[in-house]
Amino acid sequence: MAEVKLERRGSVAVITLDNPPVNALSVATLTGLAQRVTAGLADPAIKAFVLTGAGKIFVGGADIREFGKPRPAEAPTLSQLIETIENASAPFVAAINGAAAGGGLELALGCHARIASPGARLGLPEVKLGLLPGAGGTQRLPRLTGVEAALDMIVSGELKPAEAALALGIVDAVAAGDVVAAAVAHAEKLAAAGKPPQRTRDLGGKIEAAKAKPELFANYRKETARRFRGYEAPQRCIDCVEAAATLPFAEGLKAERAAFLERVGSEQSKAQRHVFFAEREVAKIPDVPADTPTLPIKAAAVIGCGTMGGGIAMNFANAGIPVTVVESTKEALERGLSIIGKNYAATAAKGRLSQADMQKRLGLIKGTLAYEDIKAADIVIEAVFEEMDIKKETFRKLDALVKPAAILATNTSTLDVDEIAAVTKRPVKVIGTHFFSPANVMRLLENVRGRKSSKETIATVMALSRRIGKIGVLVGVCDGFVGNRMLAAYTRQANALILEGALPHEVDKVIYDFGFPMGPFAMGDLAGLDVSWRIRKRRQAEGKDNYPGYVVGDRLCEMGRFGQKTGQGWFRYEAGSRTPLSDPLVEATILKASAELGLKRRKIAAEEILERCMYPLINEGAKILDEGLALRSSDIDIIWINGYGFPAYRGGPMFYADRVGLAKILQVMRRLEEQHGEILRPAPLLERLAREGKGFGEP
Ligand code: T1G
Ligand code: NAD
Repeated sequence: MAEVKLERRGSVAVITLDNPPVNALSVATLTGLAQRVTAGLADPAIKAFVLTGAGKIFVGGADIREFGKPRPAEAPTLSQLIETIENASAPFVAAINGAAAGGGLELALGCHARIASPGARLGLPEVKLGLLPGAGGTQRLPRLTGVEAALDMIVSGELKPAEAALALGIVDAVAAGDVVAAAVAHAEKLAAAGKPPQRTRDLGGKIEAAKAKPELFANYRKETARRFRGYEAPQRCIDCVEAAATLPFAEGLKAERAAFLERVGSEQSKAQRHVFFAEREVAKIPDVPADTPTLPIKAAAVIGCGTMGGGIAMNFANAGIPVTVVESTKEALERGLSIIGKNYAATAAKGRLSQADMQKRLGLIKGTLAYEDIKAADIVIEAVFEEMDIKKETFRKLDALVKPAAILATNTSTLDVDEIAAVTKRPVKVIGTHFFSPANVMRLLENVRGRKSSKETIATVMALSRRIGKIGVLVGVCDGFVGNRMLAAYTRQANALILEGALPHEVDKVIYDFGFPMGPFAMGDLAGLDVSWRIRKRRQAEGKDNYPGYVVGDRLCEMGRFGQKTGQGWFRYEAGSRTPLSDPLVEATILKASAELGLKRRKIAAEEILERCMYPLINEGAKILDEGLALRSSDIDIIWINGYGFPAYRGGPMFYADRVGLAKILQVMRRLEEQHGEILRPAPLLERLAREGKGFGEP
C-alpha cells in the first residue's frame, strides 16, 4: 500500500515515499506527496524539506503499470508537483538513498540540491521503454551536466553510479552513512543562508556552449540512428535536449511534454514496456517458489574449451567465480585458453576492462586435462562435441567423479537432456544450460528442465543465470528447445522462398529492414553452415526431417562453403570483411535446384517474405506453448529478443503476433498449409485464440 510520510527534524520536514517494491510514482503516491508538500509549505515552522525513499530505492520512476490506464482528473501530475517544489520559497533537498530512475530523478532534479548515498544509481532510462523523460528531465539534466553528457545519459538510458553523478554535477555530494541526516544538515544550511533556493531551470551556463554547436545534434542523430537502428525514442530524446539548448525553459518543457505524450501512445513503447515486465516475469516459475533453497556455487567447471566452452568459462570469471576448463588434448586446451586471453585483451584494449580486472578474471580460470581436478566443483557445464555418445560418456565420467551434491549441466543445442541424464545416478541434478554464441556476450540462457531436474537444481541454475549476467529462461525438452526449434521453422521457409523465386540478399533485406541485425542467410554464414548441416544430416539419418528445401544449403556445404569462417557461404566475403556480397555461383546453384524440383520461379513481394518467415516461427511458438515447453508467451519473446536479435521495439514474436492479430496469422498459416503441407498446420492454440478474438498475451 503506497504511503507518503512526513516527519519533522527540527525545522526540516523529511518526506518519505513508501510504495514497495521501487517507490514508483503511482497516482496514490503522487497524491500523497502533493498533500504532504502542500501541508508542509503551509506550515511556517518548516524552513526546509528533504525528500527520500523507503528501503533501498529512492524512486523507480512513474508507475509503468499505470500507463495507458484512465487517470482521475484531479490527481496531481508529476510535472505539477515538481513545479511546486522548484518554485517553493523553502529549499528542497533530495536524499537519494538508492536508485533514482526516470521520474524519480526528475523529482530530484526539481529539488534545489541532491545528496546521494555511495550505492545510489541515477539515470533517465525512459528511452528503454520507448519513451523519453516526460517531467522535465530533458530540460533540467543538461542544465546540470552540459548537453553532451545529458545526451549520452538520456539516449542510452544507463544509470550512473553516485560518484559519476557527482562528477557530472547531478548531485551536490555523496554522503556515506545516513544520507537523510546529511540532507537535513544541507537543507538547514540552505535555509539559514536566507537566499531564494537555486532552481535548476535557471542554470543556463552549461547549455550555452551547445548553442554555438548546432552540428552537435546533427552528428548525434546520425550516430544514434546507426546505434539504435529502427528505434524511434532515441531520436525524440535528442529533439528534446536540443529544445533545452535552443528554447526558453518553459517552451522546452512544452516541447518535451508533447513528445512524451506521443511516445506513451506509440506501438514501440507498448512493445518495450511489454519487454520490461517480460524480462522480470521469466524468473517466476509457478511450481518453483521464490524461496526454494538453492545450492551455493563457489566453484565451477566447464568441459570442452571450444567455441562455447571458453565463453561460458569467462561468464563465471566475470562474476568472480573460480572456474576450471577441462579439455581432451593439450593443443585444444592451449587454443581455448589463448582465445579467452585474446577476448579479454580485446575488451581491455577498448577501455571496457582495466588491466587489473583482466588479470583478476584470468586468474580465476584454470585449465586441465585431468577430470580429477574438478571433483569439488559445485556445477559442471559440459560443452563437448554435439555427439550423443561423447556426451553420454562424458556424463558417466562426471557422475562417477564429481561430488554428489554438484549439478551437472549440458550446453547441448539439440540433444535430448533426459537421455543424457539417464546415464547418471543423479538425474535430479542434471539440467540443460543452453548458452548462445558468443557465450560471454549473448545475454540469453535457455535453461532446459529435464523430466527429473529437481526444483533445487532449477532454482539454483535460474539464480546463477542472473549472477553471471544472463537472462535465464526455463524451457522444456524438445528438439532444438524453444529458440532453435522456432528458428528451424523460420529458416525452413527462408530456404523455400529462395527455391520459389527470391534470392538470399532479398530475403535478408526484408528481415534486416524488419529490425533484425541480419537476415537468415547472413546469420547462417556467421554461425557456420557446417553446424546446421551436421545437425540436418543427423536428423535425416534418424528419418526425422527429409525436407528437400535444404538442397542448396547442403550443396554449398559439399563445396566447403561454410560461411564467414571459409570466406564463402550463402555470400562471399572479402578478406578481413564481414560484409556479405552476393555470389553468382550461389544464384546459379539456386536456379539449378529450382529447376530440378520443377519449381517455376516467381517474383516474391517483401510482405510475403516477411509473413513466410515470421508467421511459421510464431506458429511454432504457439505449438511450444500448447506442449507446455515454455511457461509464457512473453518468455518466448525474451528468448527471441536476447538470443536471435528480434527487435525489442516490436516486443518479440508473440507480442508482435498479437499486434498483427491472430486471425490474420491464422488465415496466412491456413494458406501455407494448403501450399506446403501439414508441417505448417496452424497450432491448436492459434486456432483457439483467433476464434476467441484473443492474443497470446491473454490466453
Ligand atoms: N513502475 C512499476 N513497476 C516497477 C517499476 C516502475 N517504474 N520499476 C520496477 N518495477 C517493478 C518490477 O516490475 C518488479 O516487479 C519490481 O518492481 C522490482 O523491479 C515521467 C514517465 C528501479 C533500477 O524505467 O530500472 O518515469 O517482478 O527487479 O533490480 O519521465 O526496477 O517484482 O513484480 O527491476 O532492484 C522510468 C524502471 C519509468 C525504471 C530497481 N523508470 N525500473 O531495480 O528491481 S517512466 C524506469 C528499474 C517515467 C517520467 C517517465 C529498476 C530499478 P515484480 P526490479 P531492481
Ligand atoms: P567446438 O567443436 O568448438 O568445441 C568442443 C570442444 O570440446 C573441443 O575443443 C573439443 O576438444 C572438446 N572436447 C571434445 N570431447 C571432449 C571430452 N571428452 N573432454 C573434454 N573436451 C572435449 O564446439 P562448440 O561449438 O563449442 O559446441 C559445444 C557444444 O555447445 C555442442 O553441444 C553444441 O551443440 C553446443 N552449442 C554450440 C553453439 C554454437 O553456436 N557453436 C551454440 C550453443 C550450443
